[in-house]
Amino acid sequence: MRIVVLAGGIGGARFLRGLLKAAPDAEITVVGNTGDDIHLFGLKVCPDLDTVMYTLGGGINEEQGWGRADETFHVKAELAAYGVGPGWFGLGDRDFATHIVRTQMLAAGYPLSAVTEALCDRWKPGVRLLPMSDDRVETHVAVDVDGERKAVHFQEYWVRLRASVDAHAIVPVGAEQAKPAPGVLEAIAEADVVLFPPSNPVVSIGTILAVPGIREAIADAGVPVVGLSPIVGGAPVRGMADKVLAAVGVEATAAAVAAHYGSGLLDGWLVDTVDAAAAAEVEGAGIRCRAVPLMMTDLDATAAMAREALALAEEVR
Ligand code: GDP
Ligand code: FO1
Ligand code: CA
Repeated sequence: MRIVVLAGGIGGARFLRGLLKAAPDAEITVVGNTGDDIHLFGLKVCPDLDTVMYTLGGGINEEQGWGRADETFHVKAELAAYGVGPGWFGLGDRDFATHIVRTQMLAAGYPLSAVTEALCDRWKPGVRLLPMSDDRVETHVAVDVDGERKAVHFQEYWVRLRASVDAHAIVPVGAEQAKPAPGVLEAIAEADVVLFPPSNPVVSIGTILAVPGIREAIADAGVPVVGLSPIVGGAPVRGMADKVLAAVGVEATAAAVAAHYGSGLLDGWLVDTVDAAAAAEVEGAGIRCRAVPLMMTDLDATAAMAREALALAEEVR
């Protein structure tokens, strides 16, 4: 079976671990969000691609969910000693090596998709990891600072400001001009099922869908598209999905996120058992809905979620 998964960082990566256990023989292509990417110290950092790669490759900091295990921060401290920032973004020494290799290869002319493949040669994530695009896309967030509206990079909004101020708009800068990376449209066209893991619907999956051609390819593939809600009990399990959903005028509920994707895109939607009452509303919107446990507390629970998603896909096929 060929499965395509649109993934952000932690939510996507953890779900993929469960999917690999639930469907060990499947050929899984992951289309990763690159809207979170940021250039720091002359290096290109791709947080969501790296989170997927490290998580599936066994190099992730498990407690944190991002960055490397057994990390040290000597380079960061040395940069700070030179007065070189930003100090608010924690790049570790082991992680730095990834960004150096990536930046060096990009400077030599390799596209991000080829660079990602080369990095995965080391990590062997067990999936084919494709960036959504080889073109630069950067998510910016409109916020008010001292009474003035300005746009900040998504990482500045999330990591420096800790999403403590209201987001007024989310703009995936460059997305309109971006082309899907080589292999993305082909993988979607050849897929047997497309899954939306419990990733952020706005700044992860929403950004991937903003690359012209990807949404259309999914809708045209004629295969089941099934998603899992990242919103449980009216709040994100972690992160700032409630803030960025508010910015696009969507309520932070499992049903509202399903409606936001829409029945034109989504065939099936899993909500957590605490949101069982929302199932009728989702079904009323023309999307098949089941309430099952959706907390990725361990690998078995996550694999069970993946099995439920694949079962729902068969039901709507
Ligand atoms: P990010 O790029 O690191 O923010 O990760 P993603 O975009 O892939 O996923 C973030 C989303 O995952 C957040 O909105 C969380 O609510 C959701 N999430 C994290 N852990 C869980 C979980 O155990 N269950 C569910 N249903 N959602 C989760
Ligand atoms: N998240 C933080 O909250 N603080 C950090 O200092 C930080 C550094 C960082 C470095 C590399 C990387 O791949 C991810 C990092 N993240 C950090 C996580 C990152 O902001 C998130 O994964 C997202 O992009 C949120 O969706
Ligand atoms: Ca992310």
